Amino acid sequence: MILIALGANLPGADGTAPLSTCRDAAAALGTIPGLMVEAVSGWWLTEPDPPDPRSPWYVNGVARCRGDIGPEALLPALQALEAEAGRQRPYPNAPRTLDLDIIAMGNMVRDVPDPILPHPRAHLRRFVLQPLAEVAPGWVHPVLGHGVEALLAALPEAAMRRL
Ligand code: PH2
Ligand code: MG
Ligand code: MG
Repeated sequence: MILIALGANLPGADGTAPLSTCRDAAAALGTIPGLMVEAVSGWWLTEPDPPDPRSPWYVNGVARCRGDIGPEALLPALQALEAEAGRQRPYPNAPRTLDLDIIAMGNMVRDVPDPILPHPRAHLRRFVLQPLAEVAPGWVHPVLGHGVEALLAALPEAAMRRL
């Protein structure tokens, strides 16, 4: 199972709304050679975490995929989709037109960047785990050994609503 988190909180250059960008990106994942999209979560409107008054709220979701592709090939394919969506990187965690993060690839543990697997902050982020639980209920974090539901229960509340 390959889990990919999607996020956007800026309109595209042509004015495309973040929700449309995320929907398009979820569909475009299926065009990556060796990757098949099995399920896409609902879309959530989420407060920036950590809170950042400069940053609009995000649209977030998670895609559950499978396939025969390694992390060294998947990461650049995702970065190409981000670039197509007009992604710029003026400073860390800057608002973005599209963010595609590999959360996990099966039970693979990879300490060297990039990508580090599982995603080093996924278990701390409600905006990742909430949609992840929709498409992969019972998913167990490969390093922590806790299920997604237990990880969610351990997190503080966060402002978010399903669109
Ligand atoms: N992404 C970040 C930092 N903070 N907050 C929310 N709500 N959603 C995100 O996708 C997000 C974030 C860095 O990638
Ligand atoms: Mg991210
Ligand atoms: Mg990213």
